[in-house]
Amino acid sequence: MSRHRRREGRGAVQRSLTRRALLRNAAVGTALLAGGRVTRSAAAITPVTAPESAYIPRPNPTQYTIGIASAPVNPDGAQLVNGVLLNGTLPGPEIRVREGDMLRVLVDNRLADSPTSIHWHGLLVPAAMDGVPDVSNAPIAPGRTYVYEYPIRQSGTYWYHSHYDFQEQLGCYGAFVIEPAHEPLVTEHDAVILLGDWLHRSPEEVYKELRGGQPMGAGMKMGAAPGGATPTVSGKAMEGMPAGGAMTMRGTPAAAPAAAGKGMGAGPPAGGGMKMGGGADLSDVKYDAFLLNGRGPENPWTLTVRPGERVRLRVVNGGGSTYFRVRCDEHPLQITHADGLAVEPTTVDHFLIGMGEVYDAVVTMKATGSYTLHAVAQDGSGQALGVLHTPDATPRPNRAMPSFDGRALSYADLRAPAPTTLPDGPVRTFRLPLSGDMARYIWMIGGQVWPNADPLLIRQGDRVQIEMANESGMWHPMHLHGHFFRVLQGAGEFCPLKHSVNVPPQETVRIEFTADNPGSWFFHCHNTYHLEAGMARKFEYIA
Ligand SMILES: [Cu+2]
Repeated sequence: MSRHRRREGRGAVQRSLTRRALLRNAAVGTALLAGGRVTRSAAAITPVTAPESAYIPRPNPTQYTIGIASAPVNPDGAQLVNGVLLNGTLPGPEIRVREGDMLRVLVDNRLADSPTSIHWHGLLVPAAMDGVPDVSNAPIAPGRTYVYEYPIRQSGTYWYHSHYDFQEQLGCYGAFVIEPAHEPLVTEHDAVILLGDWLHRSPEEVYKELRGGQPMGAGMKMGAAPGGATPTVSGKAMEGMPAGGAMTMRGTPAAAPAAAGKGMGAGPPAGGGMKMGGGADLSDVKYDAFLLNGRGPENPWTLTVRPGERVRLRVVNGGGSTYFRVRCDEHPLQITHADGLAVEPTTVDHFLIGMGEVYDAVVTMKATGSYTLHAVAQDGSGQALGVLHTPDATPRPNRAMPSFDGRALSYADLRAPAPTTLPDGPVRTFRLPLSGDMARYIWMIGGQVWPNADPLLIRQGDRVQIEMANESGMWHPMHLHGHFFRVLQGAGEFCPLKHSVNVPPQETVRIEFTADNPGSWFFHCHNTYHLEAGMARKFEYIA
């Protein structure tokens, strides 16, 4: 794959986004939180957590108040569906702040009968602000407000979403943009492109079908299930052992394409040896619509742009379980940022984006006319659309499926603008195969099923290396909370920093990060259904 790199716009981006800067800022963040107490015990596996978030009012923070409530919504114009919305909109309000701000968000749970919790995806927040129930925070009970407050010590495109049950799939997500102290990338237009997938039926129902009519067993949810519910042999599948007392061995026709019937440690699922389109299983879920900024393709989002003007598209995949291929008719895409952080600009014709991933892509309007931005579901089952058009042209969405010839973005094209090599530290290596048991619809990391999984223990200052061998037939967008990691894909000291990385079927991906943000941090597949079916682990800092 050829690489088109340009040298423009490096200075300030490079300066503000180096690993060193992140680390320096991390120290500031930690200092700001030092009001609480960290208790420490001699026991080797005592978790070190960030102090509890004692609420201390501070003057003039940037403040948002966000109410979460159930409401009927009809984004694709086909059917009213009950969503879980932020301030009544789909997507939720865009949070836009400046690097260096102190941000305060009051999240008000107005759901009648469900807790909630908000996660700030890609943000280097203190652990007590990370919003993962039972990992970093207690969930917010109905009728209660939680005050998230933290310093903004990075810049770029991010997003936020509920981390509770299937609320994200029901529309509980929004964009989060951080303007840097000094912006080297000046464009005439700046637009968030938030992608999503949409169901007319409840995701709980979909999940139940995936499990073959077997709802999430109480034994799995409650932890400490009887009868060998916790597989402890890392890297081994469970050899057909039921995962919990409540679970039974049942064939699952709904999951047929990759059905292996047995634990998958012994080999790939049927067809899993092939990549991309061969036998790979690109989707578990049949969606009713794909959304771009909360709109279906019948009534697409539009933007007016003059010829010659540049548009910075901040593309976020907020889908529950859809990979998208993104391209713009007749316009190349100049990728400037990956997961919020600057990369050496590289120009492609299209790119694949996994759930939780983010790319900033600059489009230069070439001439008068109407040009369609396509986000096509990887399995080809549909697309979300946006339209860029000049003032004299009527926006005319092109609903034909685009071809994906030309140059695709590859991780090998991503190069950080400055070295990202980690400081020296004790190396701690985790080999975590990604596997699934399609017959029972259970997904595993390192052979273990969340929440019946051992914490991955690390110490502050460790160089944590993770090798993920995907033994399954599906793609897994793996997301780490609270840290950026280097994706080790051949760029040497310029390996890019990301917070979410795709692991294609039957491939192995290696990442590494410095343990510099104490607490408990979720590490999981960002496919909502895989996560619900156990595909998560927790990194825990120990003394
Ligand atoms: Cu997955």
